[in-house]
Amino acid sequence: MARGGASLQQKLKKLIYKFNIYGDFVVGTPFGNGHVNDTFLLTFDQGGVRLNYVLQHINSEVFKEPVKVMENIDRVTERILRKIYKSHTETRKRTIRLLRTSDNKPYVFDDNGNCWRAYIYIERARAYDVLETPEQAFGIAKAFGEFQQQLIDLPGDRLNDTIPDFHNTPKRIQQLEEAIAADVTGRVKNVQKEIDFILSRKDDAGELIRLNQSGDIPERITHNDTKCNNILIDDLSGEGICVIDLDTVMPGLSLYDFGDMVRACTSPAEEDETDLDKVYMRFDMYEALFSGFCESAGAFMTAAERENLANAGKIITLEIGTRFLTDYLSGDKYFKIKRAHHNLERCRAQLKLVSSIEEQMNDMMNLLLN
Ligand code: GN1
Ligand code: MG
Repeated sequence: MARGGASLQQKLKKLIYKFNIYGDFVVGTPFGNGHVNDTFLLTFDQGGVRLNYVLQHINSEVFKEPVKVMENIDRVTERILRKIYKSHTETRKRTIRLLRTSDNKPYVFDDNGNCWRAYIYIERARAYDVLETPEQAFGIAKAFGEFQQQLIDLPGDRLNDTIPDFHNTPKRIQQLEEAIAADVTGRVKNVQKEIDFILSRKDDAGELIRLNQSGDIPERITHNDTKCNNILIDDLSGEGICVIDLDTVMPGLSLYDFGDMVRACTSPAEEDETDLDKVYMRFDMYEALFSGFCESAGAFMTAAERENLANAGKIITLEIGTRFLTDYLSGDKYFKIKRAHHNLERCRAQLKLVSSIEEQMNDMMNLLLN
């Protein structure tokens, strides 16, 4: 029996057949490295051919209104699909294709009120947790820039805010301060160094929000979770061919996406590396992200956005470090953990990366002059 046992297999089978799907269910296995949702890869036999689908449970503690999440994803993926079709070129470029139910909904609720969605698995491509080459970084930044470009003229109403204030860094710091004051786990005494590090950068943390409020930086449709493993890289060409994990696609700042790429793509170590000597920003990877993003997003980026590319990396890395620490102090309720101090380890790695970014800020700013 596959991982998870007979009852899990029955549950997955029952759920997936609520979507319009042909063929015989073979097996489902846990899939991917997400910190929030539960993801499964499901194999079907369709006339002797094996086909794979992804089935995902949307975490409703994190996404309080999953139907609104699905409305956004439905609109965004339809739009991207049209743009891919319109380009009239032979391409491996893809978008997530949601499966639909018999009443044409892209999601189902199970007996416990949990929301599930399913989509076609993209073959011959994979997601990387750590990047190896500047070419990969270039491709990822170019693809996330294209994603913003594809959605720049999305018709209709403003997208739903699936998590309000998701990248409001000052609010994230305020939540940390609340967690420190509550100290429900008694852990505050052990993390004073990390707290001081974050609070001493409180003013810098508000820069992107200030630029938006003053009208210098516009709201756009952004992905908001641009980790390198949220892009599928084509096995053959090495090109970024499909942006995935669209739960947080909503109105945001272009720089949130660039900033999170700097956080997730420039270090040679994993997000939770405990040997902090291994965590630092590789400048050649930053340069590649910068060039890749300018290649696509350069078409619409304003001067103020461009000038803040370097700053965004620092702010978003600080923000995610802050969120990991807040969750650690609050009893690890938000991010899935694999060991006792996992969120603290993740926090420390982010803060080390912030220091490394700060040390290289002048070089990053110099790139803007060319
Ligand atoms: C979460 O689910 P996942 O792993 O793609 C989080 C992101 C963080 C990221 C850190 C909805 O993303 O904001 O940057 O972990 N997603 C949500 O790895 O909070
Ligand atoms: Mg995610």
